[in-house]
Order: sequence, then structure tokens, then C-alpha cells
Amino acid sequence: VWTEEPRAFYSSLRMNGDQKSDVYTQGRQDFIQHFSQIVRVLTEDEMGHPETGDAISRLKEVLEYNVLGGKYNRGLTVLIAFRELVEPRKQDAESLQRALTVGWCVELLQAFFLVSDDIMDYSHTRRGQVCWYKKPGIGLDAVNDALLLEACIYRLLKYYCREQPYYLNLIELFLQSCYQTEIGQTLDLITAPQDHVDLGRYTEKRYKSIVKYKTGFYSFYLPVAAAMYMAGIDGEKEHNNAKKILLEMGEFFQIQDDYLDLFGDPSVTGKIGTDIQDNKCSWLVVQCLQRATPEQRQILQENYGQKDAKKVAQVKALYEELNLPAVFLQYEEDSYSHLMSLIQQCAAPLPPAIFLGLANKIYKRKK
Ligand code: DMA
Ligand code: MG
Ligand code: MG
Ligand code: MG
Repeated sequence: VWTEEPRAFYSSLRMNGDQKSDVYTQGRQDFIQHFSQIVRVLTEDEMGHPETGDAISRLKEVLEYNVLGGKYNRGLTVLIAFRELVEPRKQDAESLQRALTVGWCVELLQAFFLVSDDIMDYSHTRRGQVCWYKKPGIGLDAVNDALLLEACIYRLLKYYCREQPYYLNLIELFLQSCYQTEIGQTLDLITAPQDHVDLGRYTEKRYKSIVKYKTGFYSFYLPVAAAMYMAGIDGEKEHNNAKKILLEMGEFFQIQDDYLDLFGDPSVTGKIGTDIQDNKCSWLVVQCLQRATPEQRQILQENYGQKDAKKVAQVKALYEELNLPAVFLQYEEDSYSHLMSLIQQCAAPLPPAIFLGLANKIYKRKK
């Protein structure tokens, strides 16, 4: 395994947010530039087709609205991990194009989940714009658009990677990540029934299962595992070690997401929170229940899981009374130290920089 000179990387960790010029910031332009090629490949053959041409122009619109505008950290991780795992002499233009493409496949998977997730969560905005299903004239046709986004992953993998020795590994990896995420979304949804509040469901144990499946696999394990397969690293031991670190990061990331759902700034996160209204098993409600007096538990019982803005504000006030923002800050510190020790233990034989770079991206994030 080829390891990059770590000095530049460590010095980037010492910079503050504005000065930061890490591998993610550097790779982002190349990555975004590759998107027009992705759209071209997905649409060129059929664009003027007498039968399917109109559907293909719809697909183009769906791609442009729903795949762009995020942070691209998942997709960029494929590219960055690929560059760190493959020896430089094997990083020819075509191999790099394949790494960029697989990165975009992860972003397509993300877009597929987000379009569906926003329907199920009754969300209003995403990435600073109105959710796709909320656009006039779209509505539940968005369900089919989400399925189209998913199908594009396998069309791209076939187009770019079908001759590669890792082709089957990648297909199986995407299919498995997809299944695990859907199982996670199932747990998320059935733990948040629409018609009644059952505070007994919101346990730490249930919380961890939900987030491991709905977030950890596709957001963290998938991009690194894809780069590992492309670098010819397919051993079970290596994958399990990486998975251990990456699922831990996924849990941390989803806890931040739950915190930001209520305490983040929508003009920064690009989305308006709905977890309280949606009766979700959020990290905040789990923490609240661990600290609440019987009276406070009663307040939660009466105000959680309803679309009424006054009730949502009552829940928020209760969380503030219990100092949950401070609890979160402390959790973030502790989780970061724990992550660093896990990286020291489990990164080998992969270069720790892959994991440190990702941790550096998400720790203290505001969006
Ligand atoms: C995210 O859960 C999980 C998936 C698979 C999209 P979420 O509903 O909390 O995400 P968001 O806050 O982005 O809607
Ligand atoms: Mg959601
Ligand atoms: Mg959701
Ligand atoms: Mg959320």
C-alpha cells in the first residue's frame, strides 16, 4: 500500500476553517467538473430517441436538481482514498476517471435516498432549495425520479468499469449498501409511528441500530470500501477493520445531523428540521429521556410528534432546560478522542490519513 507524504496533511489540520486547504477542498473542483461527463454519458445515446427522448430530458433535469448542491464529501472520499491507496504509476487518466465516476455513483445513491427521504419525512427544503417532491407539478412523481437516480448507478458502473477485475465487487457493494440503508430507513420509520407517541421506544440501543444502518454504511463504509476494491484490496480482515472505524464515524455524523436538525442554522444546513414533528427517534429525544423528571417526561409526551409550532417550541425549550446543547458539545469531544484511538488501532494496513481526513471534514461541522 502506497502512503502519501503526511506533512501537508497534518499542517492542514492545524489551520482554521477559513485557511483550510485540505485534500477535499483541493479535489472538489476536479470532482465537480466531471459531472458534465456523467450527465453526457447517461443521456447522450437516448436524448433524441423517438420513444424515450422525453424521459431522458426529464432524467437530465432530475440529475441537475438533485445530485448537485451538496458538499460532495461522500463522492470525494472515493477519489481521495483511491489516490492514497493506489501506487502513483497506476493512477493513469483512465483509472482516475473511473475513481471520479464511482465517486459520482455514491453521490447518485445519496440523491436517490434524499429525494425519497424528504417525501417520507415531509421535509420542506434540501441543500438550500425546495425539496424536489414539493416543486409544483412534481409531487409523488418524485418516487419514480428517485428510482431513476438509483438505476443510473449501475448504468455508469457498467459503462466505465465492466472490464475491470473489481466490477462485480463494486456492484455487490452498492447493492448491499443500498439494502442496509433501506433497512435503516425502515427502522427509522417504524420507530416513529405517525399516530401516537410512545416514548418507551426511544432507547440508546434502538438509536444506534437505526443510525448504523441508515447512515453509516452508505455514507462512510461505501466510499472507502469502493476505493479499496478499486485498489485491489478485497480481504475480509481489511474491510472489517475499515468498517469498524467508518461505522463509528457514521454514528457520530448522524448524531450531529440530529443536533443540527433543531439547533443548526437552516441558512447554513440548507434544510429545515422536522424530527420533532415527525416523532423521530432522534439523539436529542433519547438524551432528553435519560435526564427528564417525570414532569418533564409528561411535557414531552404531550408535545412530541405533532405539526404544531407551539408544541415544537415547548420541546425545544425542554431540551434547552436540560442543557442538551452542552451535552452535545461534550459528546462531540469525547467521540472525537474515541475515534482517534480507533484509527490508531484499526487503520492498518490502510494509511491513517484516509480516516483522519474524513474525521477532519465532519468534526465541528455546521452543515
Ligand atoms: C438520513 O436521515 C438518512 C438517509 C438515508 C437519507 P435524516 O432523515 O435525518 O436525513 P436528513 O436530516 O438529511 O433529512
Ligand atoms: Mg430526512
Ligand atoms: Mg429520514
Ligand atoms: Mg436529519
